[in-house]
Amino acid sequence: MKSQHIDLARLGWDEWFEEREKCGPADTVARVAAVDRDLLLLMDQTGTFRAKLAGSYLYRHHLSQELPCVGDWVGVEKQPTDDFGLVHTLFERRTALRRKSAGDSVEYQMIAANVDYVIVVQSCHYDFNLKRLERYLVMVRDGGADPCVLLTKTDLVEPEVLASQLAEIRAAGVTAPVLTLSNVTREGIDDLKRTLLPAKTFCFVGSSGVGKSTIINTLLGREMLQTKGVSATGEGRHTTVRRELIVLEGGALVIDNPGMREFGILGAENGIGGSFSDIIGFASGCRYMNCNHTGEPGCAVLEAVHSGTLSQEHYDNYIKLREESEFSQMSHVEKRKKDRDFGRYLKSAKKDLENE
Ligand SMILES: Nc1nc2c(ncn2[C@@H]2O[C@H](COP(=O)(O)OP(=O)(O)OP(=O)(O)O)[C@@H](O)[C@H]2O)c(=O)[nH]1
Ligand SMILES: [Mg+2]
Ligand SMILES: [Zn+2]
Repeated sequence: MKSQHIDLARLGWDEWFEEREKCGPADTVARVAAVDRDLLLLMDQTGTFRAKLAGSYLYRHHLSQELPCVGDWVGVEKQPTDDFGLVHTLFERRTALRRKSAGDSVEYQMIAANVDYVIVVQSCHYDFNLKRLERYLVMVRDGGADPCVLLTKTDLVEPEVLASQLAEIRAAGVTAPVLTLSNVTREGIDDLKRTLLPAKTFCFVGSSGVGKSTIINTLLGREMLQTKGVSATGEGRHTTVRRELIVLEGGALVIDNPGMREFGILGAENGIGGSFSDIIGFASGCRYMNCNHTGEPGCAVLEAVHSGTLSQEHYDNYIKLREESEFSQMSHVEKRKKDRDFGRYLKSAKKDLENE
């Protein structure tokens, strides 16, 4: 490893990336900590700084998966006097957590890159769902990362309920490690801490309200991330709206995520599913930042529908897509896996015939 890269190791840089690194002469290596449209927050051995994508890069790359996402390694040009670094290159990804964009396009929605472990979080209170868990696990393996299952809010269920959920997971043949914890009693927090190895990247995914941000705050020992109460039904409301790479005191790198359903909306916001940009425009006028546009007071989107500025049909499509988006992309991954399995079956069946 080049001497100037040794300090990057604590951010996850290693020989694998070193061998594939392709920086220009004026560039240095940095990791993407957050993305906000065309603005990037980068991390390197000197700390965090802001950067923009070079125009030449944008000119040559159009698919959303070709743009840097949280966890990516990039080559960036930064003079000490510059306010912004300029990103010229995106390095090859070792793993990718991604979803197929709606329709038959070749585009992917990137969730995170170069993640070592994806922690699939479900609450054992109302949220537990084995089929959904399996869909997450397929998505994780498809992107090359290792999965880990985490059941939260164990303080809210009887021990028998938790035991039967664990048995259900095992009976389904899930081989990934399974952890349980309560952010209230703190039971299980130490087990999770032991899992979070330094210089490895962990991405938390799962429905809204299961406690992802609360866990990371607990690990940080302070309220860095915004969290929110859930309704009496246990149904989540989306609180986290952006993905962010955070370095824990113990040296592990963690990425918080918005609840899965939010991805469809984020996609639209980023111009990936750009056909709803008008709705996103109205949404900025809603009273509540986390407005779902389904009946909240002061909702500017519904107001636009009622006044006729926004067509009811277009609004209905938006709501429908948003509801579907949670798992439609994952089921696409499952379908591909099924196709692969079927291909293998055909091959072996053919061999059997030849041998007869
Ligand atoms: N009883 C109980 N409540 C919890 C636990 N963990 C989190 N909560 C509560 O659940 C609510 C939602 O937690 P968040 O951390 O915001 O959930 P999230 O997964 O980050 O949600 P999004 O950001 O919307 O995806 C908050 O009110 C938390 O205080 C737990 O172990 N037990
Ligand atoms: Mg959150
Ligand atoms: Zn609204």
